Amino acid sequence: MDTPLPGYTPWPAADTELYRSLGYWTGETFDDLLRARASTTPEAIAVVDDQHRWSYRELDRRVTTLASGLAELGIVARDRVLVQLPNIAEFVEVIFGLFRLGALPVFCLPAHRKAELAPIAQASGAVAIVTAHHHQLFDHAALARTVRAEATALRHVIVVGDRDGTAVPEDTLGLADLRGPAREFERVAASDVAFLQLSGGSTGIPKLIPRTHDDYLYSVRRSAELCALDADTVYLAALPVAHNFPMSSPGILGALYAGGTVAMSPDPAPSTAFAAVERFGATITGLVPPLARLWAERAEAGTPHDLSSLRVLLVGGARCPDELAARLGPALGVTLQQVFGMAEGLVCYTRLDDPQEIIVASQGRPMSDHDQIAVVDEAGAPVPAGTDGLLQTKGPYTIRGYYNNPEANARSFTEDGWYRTGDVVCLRPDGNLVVRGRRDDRVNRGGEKVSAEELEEHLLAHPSVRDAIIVSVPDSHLGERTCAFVLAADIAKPPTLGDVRKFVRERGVAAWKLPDLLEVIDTFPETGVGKTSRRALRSALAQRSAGS
Ligand code: OOB
Repeated sequence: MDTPLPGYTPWPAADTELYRSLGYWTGETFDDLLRARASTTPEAIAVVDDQHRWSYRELDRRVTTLASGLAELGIVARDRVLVQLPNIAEFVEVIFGLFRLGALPVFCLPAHRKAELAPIAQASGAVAIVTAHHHQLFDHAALARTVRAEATALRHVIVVGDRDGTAVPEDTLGLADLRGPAREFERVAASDVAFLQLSGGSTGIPKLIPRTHDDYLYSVRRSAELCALDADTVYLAALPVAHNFPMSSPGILGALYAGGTVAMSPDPAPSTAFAAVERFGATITGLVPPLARLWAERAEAGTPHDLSSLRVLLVGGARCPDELAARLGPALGVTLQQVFGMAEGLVCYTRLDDPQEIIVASQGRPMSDHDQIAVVDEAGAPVPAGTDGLLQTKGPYTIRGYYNNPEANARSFTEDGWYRTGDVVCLRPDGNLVVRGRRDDRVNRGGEKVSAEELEEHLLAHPSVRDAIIVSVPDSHLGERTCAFVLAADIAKPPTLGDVRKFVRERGVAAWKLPDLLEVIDTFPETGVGKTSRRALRSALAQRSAGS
């Protein structure tokens, strides 16, 4: 199709020209990629998990069958489809099935519940949802049916059946049953949006991130190069695979790009993932810092599992303390690569051959020569070299706008197209960045982001809560945790942490967003500058909790 997807902000024509002429945007689509691998190395193993071991030929065959089945349901190019799947081989089958059809996966996390999925379904206009039947004792098929009842356009609930063969619920469709007459699919343009990713922490209308084949494949290709992937790579997906980090930094897509293998670990805890490393011969994986610490502790204590296949460990999603970074290589017998990235685009890596000091004490540098970064003050003016400031960026794989969300775009992008990351960083003279924290009210709970505003809205609905402010408090395990400062509606009957957690959970909110701590106080502190903005209150409370 020649016209861009409505609601998508393309790069300006001059940039498009530049990125094409540089060979960054190649015109290849994700479907082209799979077809190419299936034709050049059909026997190589593309995906493995506890139950499946699919060659590129087998994956390609399944993708055609699935795409035909989806087409049979009336799903067409550019339709949006929510994908909420755990780390199983079918994840790869489903997203490439959608790519073949030209339909857009919308990447949801298994931890999402109704409070997240219903607004995502509505904002994306999704026509279908693909989900697991049960996962970790939770009935995802039931959740998907509740979401369908609320989302105007959502017609189909497609369920990956349980591994014990239990029948899928009546008014849903089993993934394995989807097939249709073989057909030719019209090739989509590489400049088209390939999928929608989610931004961490949003209120109201979710911030959906449109990524094109051209821009995302460039980031995958460059990541694969910088992480030295090749056909012998076995990438272990330990973090939830729908997240941008295990998806593309270099992630499962990097492994497929390199003609290697994607190995799925059902969860990232050492007890499960070490067995998966051994069984699949994983060579590389990615972890958030708290998990990396658990892996190091377990390995140092001695593990019966053979981890010797593992050569590279990427750590990112939240700040990796220098002390931990120094420990990971020796503990796990790997080269550490720090990665500082965001679903909106920019990804920075330390390089495999960097001196140890850079690997340990920085979050790396942008992966593209054409990533532009600026470190600015509140007014947008550059800060003096070597001082902390706010990071802004633009470049060949950083979006120019969220999907269909002018209000968020006005806040998050400058008029000339720079993305305001919200991260406070220091740019070192050697070009590497050190991440100091964030300016806004997002708590980074070991890589899982919590919007203070979003959680406050849930707390305010509690009958015993008159007002609530969420701040982050330092935590030795997660980096940060959420603390709710609350004014009680009736001081004689203050709410407890248990009450509010239960209340928020019952509103259908993902478990990682429940407050970790609760402090009932009489009044919010004076901010001293005559300002009563929530931001000022948050920083006053954060200072208070840091001092206590
Ligand atoms: C990754 O993506 P998102 O979209 O979930 O979160 C992005 C935010 C960044 O703006 C920053 O605040 C934080 O997560 N972050 C880090 C970090 N990596 C991400 N903060 C400190 N140090 C790091 N190394 O989290 C993501 C996407 C692609 C690759 C890696 C992470």
